[in-house]
Amino acid sequence: MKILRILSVLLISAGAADSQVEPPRAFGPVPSPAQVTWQKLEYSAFLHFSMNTFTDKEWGYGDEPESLFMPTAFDAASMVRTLKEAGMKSVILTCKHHDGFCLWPTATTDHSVKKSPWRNGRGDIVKEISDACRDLGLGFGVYLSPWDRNSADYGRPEYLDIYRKQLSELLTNYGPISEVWFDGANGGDGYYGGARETRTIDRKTYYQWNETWGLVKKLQPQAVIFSDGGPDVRWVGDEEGYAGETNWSLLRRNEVYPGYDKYTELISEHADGTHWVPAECDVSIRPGWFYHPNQDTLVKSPIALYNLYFQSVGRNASLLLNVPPDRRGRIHPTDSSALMAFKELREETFRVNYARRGRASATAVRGNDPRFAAANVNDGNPETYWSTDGGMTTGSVVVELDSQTTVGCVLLQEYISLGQRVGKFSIDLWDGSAWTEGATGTTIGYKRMLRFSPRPVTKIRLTIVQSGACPAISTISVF
Ligand code: FUL
Repeated sequence: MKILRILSVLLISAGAADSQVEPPRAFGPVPSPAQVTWQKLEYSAFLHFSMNTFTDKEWGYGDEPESLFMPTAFDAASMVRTLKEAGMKSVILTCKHHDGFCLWPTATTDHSVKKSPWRNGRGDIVKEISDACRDLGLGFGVYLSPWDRNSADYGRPEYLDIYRKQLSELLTNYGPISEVWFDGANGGDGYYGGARETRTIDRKTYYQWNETWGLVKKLQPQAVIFSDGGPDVRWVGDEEGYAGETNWSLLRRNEVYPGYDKYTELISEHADGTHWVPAECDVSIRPGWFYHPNQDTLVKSPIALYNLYFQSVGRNASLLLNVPPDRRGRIHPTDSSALMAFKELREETFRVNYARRGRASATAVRGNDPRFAAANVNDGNPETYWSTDGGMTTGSVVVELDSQTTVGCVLLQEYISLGQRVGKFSIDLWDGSAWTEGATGTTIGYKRMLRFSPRPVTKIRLTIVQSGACPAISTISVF
């Protein structure tokens, strides 16, 4: 009895000692729950489909007759099914592009599907796509071009009311919205209700963005807002689909606005950013954003898409791949074949994570507490992480594989709820007798994937060379 009592006192005091080790404190800006949810989507579809699909243009002038909008076999469910099979997690639709044509029967203008012959003017593309997304479990996001080359009021304060009414319709009548996409291409020449002139606006002040973003937060609080400068998700600063090898999810947000002219900064972002604003890489599977028959032979190859995946998702960003529906209102077969072959390449690469069966050890563990042990990096649980004592900003984790295995890719993740911390790291590989360098890098963030020439190894070592605070690494996977 006495021994049992002593044992239980020991156990209780051991527990008390454990609980004295506090988890690391957050470092710098941290993501909101909506941003964490968004980050996990990783790979989504952009659908550029509108008047331009039928006029063979990229930017319509705004004077296109509604009668031209006539998809011959529009099928939202089949398109969304294809995108889901391709592994995409949400869909963003160009509800209105710069030419002002609205894909839903808005009350704000006649320049919409309701004046088109499609479904005798009773159709609603936004409804059909959003319903299909909901039925198939994909997120649905809206693109509403701020620039409107059709509207007579564009450039005047009155247009802001129209724009916000359109946004309200989209955010009220189509169920939950995952993302609202604000384009930075703004102002220039256009039809403008027949004026046919050039209208320039002050990109910084004209739209009064804070008020518009407030409307989004009021009507769809869970939606993330995308623009050149966030506030929730930022443009990556190029339309080729790649993020910088150094990519901070941090932004001096108050300096950046849609149409920001120093946009190349966005590729890597501000290491000293004041807000958490992760990057989204938008890129088209074809040269143009809209469907053009003469680009049927120019669809990106599966291997090109695979490389882009490593340059976007593999560099702490998301991939928003544009797959423009054709004139039928379907995904072109060449595009869907490329999507499926790209998916197979990913599946082949990521089929077996050899680290899962490995044993992890670290140079140091925070408070010697199992809650922060090295074993957290390969337990398959993104909510647990390895960490060190406060102030200890370097250190290594070694994952010993259960047998010698040929590997060529390492995937790393930081526990981003505590902020983005790591600024420099290296990966070394043990070939049985010596360490050789596999890869080196700067930022990790939500996800970092590194490829190197495949070789047989028994151990993989991650060394944190520089970090703003003690590291919090949730994942080391090996493929
Ligand atoms: C740009 C637009 O001008 C293009 O047409 C396209 O929509 C792209 C995603 O954004 O700013």
